[in-house]
This record gives sequence, structure tokens and C-alpha cells, in this order.
Amino acid sequence: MAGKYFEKPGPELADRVPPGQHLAKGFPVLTYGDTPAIAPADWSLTISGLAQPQTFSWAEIMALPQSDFTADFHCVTTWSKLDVTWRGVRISDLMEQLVVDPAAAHVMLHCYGGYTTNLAIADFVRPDNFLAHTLEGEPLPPDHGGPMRLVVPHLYAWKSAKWLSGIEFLAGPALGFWERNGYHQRGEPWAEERYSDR
Ligand SMILES: Nc1nc2c(c(=O)[nH]1)N[C@H]1C(S)=C(S)[C@@H](COP(=O)(O)O)O[C@H]1N2
Ligand SMILES: [Mo]
Repeated sequence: MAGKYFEKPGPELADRVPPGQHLAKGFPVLTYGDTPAIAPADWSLTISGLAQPQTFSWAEIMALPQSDFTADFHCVTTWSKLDVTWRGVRISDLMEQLVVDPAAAHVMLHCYGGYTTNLAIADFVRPDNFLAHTLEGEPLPPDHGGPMRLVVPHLYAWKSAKWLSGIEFLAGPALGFWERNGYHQRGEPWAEERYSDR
């Protein structure tokens, strides 16, 4: 699909754009359902399951080391956006604050509004994953997941949970919202892991 909203990547970008993807113009919003309105003061992040239970307030997350990120964003509906700039907290820096049971092998991400998505722990703790509160130098807009979302650049963007409210550590695999509804458990864009592998 080329034209008003999408363009075919030129040869110089071909190695940045996974198979079957086109470059989006602008930054589309992709949400199932309504956009929840959460003020930072009302936002919190709850750690549950196979980990010491903990709840982080907005101020507690903002007190952790803050980093800048530039990452490509690939939606399974075939649009990609390159070099998105974000600011937030590295998942590896968050993990240093947690006491996780070594038996934890998967995570379920929970969101305000009820959306969920699952990740294997190796896909969750990668150093390029982060919680984002800033997009292109501005506070993360509500429709892009503000005040706080997860970004997992190496997988399709349905894994990048908007309005993140909880991280649940699990011993075994479990399915989130889109994974129950036909998407792949992992979702690696270079392998085109789009649809259910079950
Ligand atoms: N809570 C929540 N997170 C979500 C979604 C959603 O519907 N609800 N959609 C996912 C999908 S399919 C994509 S492509 C990205 C889109 O992020 P964007 O709206 O900032 O482009 O968010 C992901 N995270
Ligand atoms: Mo998506």
C-alpha cells in the first residue's frame, strides 16, 4: 500500500524495514478500545506473580536512571516508523529494583483499560527495552500510551503495552489479548511472526 499514508522504503532503508512492512508517514495510533485518561499522580506500576510484590509511584519511577532511546517501531498491520525518539527507564534498570524468583520464565504485561500482552523473560529483560514517558521530546500523549508505556523495539509493536499498569512474572507461557486472538506468541518482525503459531 503506497500513497498518502505509506511509502515503500528506498534501497538505503531496505535493511531497516522488515519484510512486508511499509514506512508510515507520521505516527499512527493503534488502540483496541478506548484511550484511558490517567494523570501521572494517579499512575502506578504493580509487580506481581513470581516476584516480591511492589508498587512504584510515578515519582519512584522518575527517580530511577533516565535514558534516551532511538528505536524503530513495527506494527503487524504492516506499517513501520524508523528512528522514533523516546525518554524513559531501561527495563534493565527497573529489574535492579525487583526481587524476581529464578523460576520466572515469562511475563504478562497489564494495562489500564484491560489490555494485556505476554513476553518470554529473555525478550522482556533485553537492554534495548524501556518504559517511556516522553516521545519526540514531549510528554507521551495519551493516545500513544501516556503517561507511561512499555517499548519493546525488537518485536511487533503490539508487545509495546500502552498505559502500563503491571508486570506479572510467570513460570510458564500465557497469552495476552492479541495472542489469544490470533497473533503469534512472540512476534519477531524479521521472521514475520505475525499470526498464531499454535
Ligand atoms: N494498552 C494497549 N497497548 C497497546 C495497544 C492497545 O490497544 N492497548 N495496541 C498495540 C498495538 S497493536 C500497537 S501497533 C502499538 C501502537 O502504538 P501507537 O498507538 O503509539 O502507535 O501499541 C500496542 N500497545
Ligand atoms: Mo499493531
